[in-house]
Amino acid sequence: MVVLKKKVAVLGLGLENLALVNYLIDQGEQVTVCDRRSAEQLGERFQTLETLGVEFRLGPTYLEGLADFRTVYRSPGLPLFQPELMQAREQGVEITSAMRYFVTLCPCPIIGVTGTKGKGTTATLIHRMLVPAQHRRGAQAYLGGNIGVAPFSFLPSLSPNDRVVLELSSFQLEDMAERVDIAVVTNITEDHLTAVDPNNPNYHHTRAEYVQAKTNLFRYQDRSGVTILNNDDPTCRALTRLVPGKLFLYGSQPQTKGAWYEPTADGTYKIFWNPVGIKEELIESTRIKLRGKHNLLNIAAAALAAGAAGADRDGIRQAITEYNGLEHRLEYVTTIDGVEYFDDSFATAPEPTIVALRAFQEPVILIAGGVDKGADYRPLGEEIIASSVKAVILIGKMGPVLREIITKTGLEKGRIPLLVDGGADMNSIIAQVESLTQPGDVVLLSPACASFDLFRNYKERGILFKQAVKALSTQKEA
Ligand code: UMA
Repeated sequence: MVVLKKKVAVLGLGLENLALVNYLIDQGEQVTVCDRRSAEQLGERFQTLETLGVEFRLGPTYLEGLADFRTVYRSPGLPLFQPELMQAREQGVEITSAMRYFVTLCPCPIIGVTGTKGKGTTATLIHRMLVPAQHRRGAQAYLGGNIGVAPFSFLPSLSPNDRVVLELSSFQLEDMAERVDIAVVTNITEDHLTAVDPNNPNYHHTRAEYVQAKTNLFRYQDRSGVTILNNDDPTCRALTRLVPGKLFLYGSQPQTKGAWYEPTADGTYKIFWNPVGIKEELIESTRIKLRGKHNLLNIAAAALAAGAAGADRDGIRQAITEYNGLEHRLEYVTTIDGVEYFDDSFATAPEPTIVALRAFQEPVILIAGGVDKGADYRPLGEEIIASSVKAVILIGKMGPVLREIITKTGLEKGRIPLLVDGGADMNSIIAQVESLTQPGDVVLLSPACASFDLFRNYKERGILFKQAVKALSTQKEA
């Protein structure tokens, strides 16, 4: 006789699973929370859930006995290849996640956004573009996922006319087999190929696995689905043949069906689109606050997705003109004595730093370095030599490696920017900056590396940078 197991387990009590647990309790499920952290470390979360009858398996043995459960919901940071998880699957336990479960339960269309870089900005833009049209319909637009909002926190409020925009990481997609209505992939380079984040042991063994995770966003669509891919990105371009639904492309060249930007005679750009077959100007870059051509692409992608989800042209244009960007993503901080400061601390790999450098014609003082995430830094060296970088302030473990790469490439090309050791904290970094700036310069924190050698995470690195810059500004005003 088959005995149907009643209990479910939630692996990892982070933001996402905490909201899920509350939902499961409301559904009358018997929930066990398994987490490597202790009751003390989980703090208030532990106390609140314990009073609600949730059971706990905590500490080093938290993954033992998973066969007791019917279903386990895994946190994105917990590796799928964890032996206990693989064994549980072999024993017939359903392994899923809060995100997968949400996608099956969501009563309204979902717009899913992924990509190595630009997914947060694009998802946020789509959400902002949708809000006015949704309000006119008496409905709502919600934004959640990797951006930091657990979708189960708003599931109970959702109705069929609403729209949900989800920013999805490769860890949230790696086992996804559920369908989202509109899928956007901003680009696929590489990330998360080694476990560098002490709080997140998950990673992808190969680049192919990473790409596979991203494709899960659209491969389960049917013909009614919409997929929007970046035609400038070689990996995205190669994936177009896997798209089962309607395909829109965007890039720096005119597209048969999609959106693109074109340069104008005065050095600015115009974004065009033709989702219904007729070429139309969407907006000109003078009305856009975001910096860089990569952001023109993010805007093109967002407009196509929001348009497909029911946003109107005015709402789309208004969102584009008002949007200032996400914190730590090429975020303008301030201008001091004619020097502009930008915080791009979210650039934890070489590609986003390369993209950031392309946003400036001004002489740039770049702050770069930290912990390597398994990437190839030679293209960054080439970009630094080819771009308007006048000095690089080198920080962290990768400082000496970057110095060597930049020097080697510079010697070949006959130009080496000034290379300066930034020291071990933000104050010494800013002191170096101060000694180098001249009016008209740009100071760009875009480290191309993870932060864990000198800072807790990229957020702390960005916040300390902005604090130090603001302190400098106050000091100059005094
Ligand atoms: N845990 C274990 N064992 C493990 C791993 C984790 O027990 O092997 C426990 C931890 O002790 C912790 C809990 O699981 O108590 C999970 O915490 P978490 O911070 O990893 O997860 P959430 O709070 O649910 O956050 C997750 C995403 N985290 C990761 O993907 C690692 C958040 O993305 C996301 O904002 C949130 O869901 C809402 O969807 C963060 C992130 O770093 C910002 N993402 C990476 C990125 O953007 O590069 C992928």
